[in-house]
Amino acid sequence: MGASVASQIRADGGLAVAFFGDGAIAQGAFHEAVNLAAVWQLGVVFWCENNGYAEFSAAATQHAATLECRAAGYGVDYVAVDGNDVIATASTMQRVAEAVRSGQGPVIVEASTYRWHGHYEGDPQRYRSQDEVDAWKDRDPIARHARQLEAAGFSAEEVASLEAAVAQELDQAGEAARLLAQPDTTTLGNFVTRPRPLFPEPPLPALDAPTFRMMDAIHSALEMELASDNRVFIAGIDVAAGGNVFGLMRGLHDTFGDRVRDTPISETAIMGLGVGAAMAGMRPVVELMYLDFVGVCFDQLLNQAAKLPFMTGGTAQMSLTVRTQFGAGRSSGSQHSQSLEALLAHIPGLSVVMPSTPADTYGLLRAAIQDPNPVVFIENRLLYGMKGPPATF
Ligand SMILES: Cc1ncc(C[n+]2csc(CCOP(=O)(O)OP(=O)(O)O)c2C)c(N)n1
Ligand SMILES: [Mg+2]
Repeated sequence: MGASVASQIRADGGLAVAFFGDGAIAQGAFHEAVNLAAVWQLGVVFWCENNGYAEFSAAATQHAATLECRAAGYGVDYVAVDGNDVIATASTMQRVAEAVRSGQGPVIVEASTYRWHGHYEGDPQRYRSQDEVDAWKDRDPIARHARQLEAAGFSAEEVASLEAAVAQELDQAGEAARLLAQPDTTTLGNFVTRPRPLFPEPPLPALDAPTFRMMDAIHSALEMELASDNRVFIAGIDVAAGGNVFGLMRGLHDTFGDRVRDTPISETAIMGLGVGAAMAGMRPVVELMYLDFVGVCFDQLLNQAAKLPFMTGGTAQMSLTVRTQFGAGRSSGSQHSQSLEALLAHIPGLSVVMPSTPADTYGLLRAAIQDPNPVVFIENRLLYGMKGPPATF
């Protein structure tokens, strides 16, 4: 979904496709992503491979409403296809991709299929009968496609030699993988963090330099990065028209338009769009209104932003900045006053920054946005009015 945000901002006509199983439909992240895609009319296809089971549980026991009903609930178009029919599946994707590319907004596709194997190697599969598995084997998409090819005029020999060539390619790839040495333990830290650009320490400002407030430092740093790099954009709750709940971003939406965007109250989608857009090469600056709300989107930080560069062997870009604030007092309750930075600082792959002066805030926020790593930038709201000399960075 985040990749389609990147495409929408770049206006490059790109299409994003999210593949997921029937089990994922019960996840909050699915609902937040579909809702945001509908609100922003993103160019994304949500492609559900419904194979009837989520691990051991039959789909029929997991969902009170069909995916079609759920799509209607979000105002999103829904298309069903026989996922065991190769030609129907390909032509559905072609048709849907054209429609989405033409700007009609997101579509949910449900491809019905089956998995013959268990959920994992050695799964005893007590949750279904052999008769059921055998019945589905008659609908094997490869055998069906072979019949379709023969009906279209290909000879049985041509189809058999195609199947043999594919089988050989797969066997060779499997064998090549088996022959590879175990990874060296010294590579364990590779791609956990990327080298970051070094900025020379700026000279100390003159004693009589004019002072500015911490909140002005944040505004100026965001403004400078938005102006100097069109990969930078801002998303969060009430950051655009409202200019952020503390007024830190007033005027940025007027200057930068769609690159400063209001989201629904949907922190998993906010972090998720940041992760996806960063993977697509953007430099998102997403706002978590209060650090306390990290609980509702922790997976996106812990398992996605922090892990994907490592998990993809350095392929996934992750120049993501998460801005948030903390502090106690001023009538804030205990769900709006916590210092949770230590939780985040224990996660390999995340960088956590807490500036304490206006000059540090300006320099570190600009450096965070330019950093190729995911950075959580935590401001102390009790210091927003603090005055100090400017930085020269
Ligand atoms: C957040 C989370 N909860 C639970 C699991 C364990 N788990 C892995 S796959 C899976 C089933 C997912 O269902 P589906 O997407 O339909 O995949 P299928 O079983 O068909 O392969 C579960 C429960 C997980 N990986 N992540
Ligand atoms: Mg499934």
